[in-house]
Amino acid sequence: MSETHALPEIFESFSEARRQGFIAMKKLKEAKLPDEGKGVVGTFCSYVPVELFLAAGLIPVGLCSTSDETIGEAEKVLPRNLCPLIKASYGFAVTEKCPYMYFSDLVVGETTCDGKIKMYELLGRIKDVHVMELPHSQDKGSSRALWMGEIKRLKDRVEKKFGAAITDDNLRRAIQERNRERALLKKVYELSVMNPPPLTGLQQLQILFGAQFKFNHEQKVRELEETINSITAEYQNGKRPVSANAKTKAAPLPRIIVTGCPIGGATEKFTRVIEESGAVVVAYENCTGAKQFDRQVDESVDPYEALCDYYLNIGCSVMSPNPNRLELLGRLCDQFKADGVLEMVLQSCHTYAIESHSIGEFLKARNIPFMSLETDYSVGDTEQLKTRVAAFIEML
Ligand code: BJ8
Repeated sequence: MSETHALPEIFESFSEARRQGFIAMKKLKEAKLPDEGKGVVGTFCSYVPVELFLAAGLIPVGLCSTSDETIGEAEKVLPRNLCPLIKASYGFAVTEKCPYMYFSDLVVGETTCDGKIKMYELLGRIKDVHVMELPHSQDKGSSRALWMGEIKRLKDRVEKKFGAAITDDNLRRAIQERNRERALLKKVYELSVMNPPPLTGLQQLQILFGAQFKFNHEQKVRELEETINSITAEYQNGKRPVSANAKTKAAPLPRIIVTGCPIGGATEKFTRVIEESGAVVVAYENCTGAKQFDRQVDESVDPYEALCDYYLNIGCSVMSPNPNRLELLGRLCDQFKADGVLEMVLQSCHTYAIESHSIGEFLKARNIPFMSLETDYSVGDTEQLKTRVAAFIEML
């Protein structure tokens, strides 16, 4: 993209990024230039310190686990009442329908939840899998020591597998690179602090989700900067793309924060339902949003210490207790002046489902309406979601 691109084209570029990325990755893998990264490492979770892969000259990629396309195939092996994210991850591997999985020389998993742990066992029959032992609490010295050991074990595995040395200097550079991307993605979602917001929640999600499939760092940075500048310029010129409900013409729209399991791909339906029901999603606390981009890895200390602290402190429901999720959610509610919070829990995700209760209590104490909804990757429950979300928004 150059300076002259219009907003629809920019949004399109991000929503197409996943598909376009297949071709880009194939080219990178086949590149003969000595400084091109050729090894690919596939990941599933925000806890995996991707800076290690970047420092080794490898390409990290989030694996396809956001569509129901291969769930039928996965259910030949896995139980039906399992989280769709886990079934889809496995399904794409066995069917070889995800080019990113296909191109991955190494898949790095983590012991976040029981379903994933057991699925990785089966995945190990098809792919080279390395599983990181994730502690489930953040406040104990033993947890930190375990996680530090796991980061070092991953470094050793990567160096051995790819014959690449991960130097401290390269690691520091990778941390800076990733921090720059995080800061820009945070700037993107913070645009919606403006009231009314300058982009819909769906457009925001498409940028946040799509950016991970752009593999050239400098180009990605340029495109994100251009995106932020273009959105800001249009707003300053008086454009208000989400100033009123398209159907009822009612304004201003209730401002919703989405929390819960990772969102994107098939679960874009959650955002669509909210926005078609007369509200606007201003922020995502989920892994596709603030959970990943809110904080920075400390560049002033030893890189391994910095990575250990940054990743261990991600506020996911697999941690017990999980104060960091509450802290972030509370801060987002204040910053974005949220009228309500909607949680998306994937079918059979016990940790998020159980934590809903504490999230509800936390928001009730702040007088912020909250509702949690369970869904999967099918479209079968869309009408039911619409009914419940419409009733919630009506009451705001
Ligand atoms: S850091 S949110 S990406 S674990 S697979 S726990 S939905 S039952 S994905 Fe996640 Fe990492 Fe946390 Fe983010 Fe539940 Fe499904 Fe398990 Fe899941």
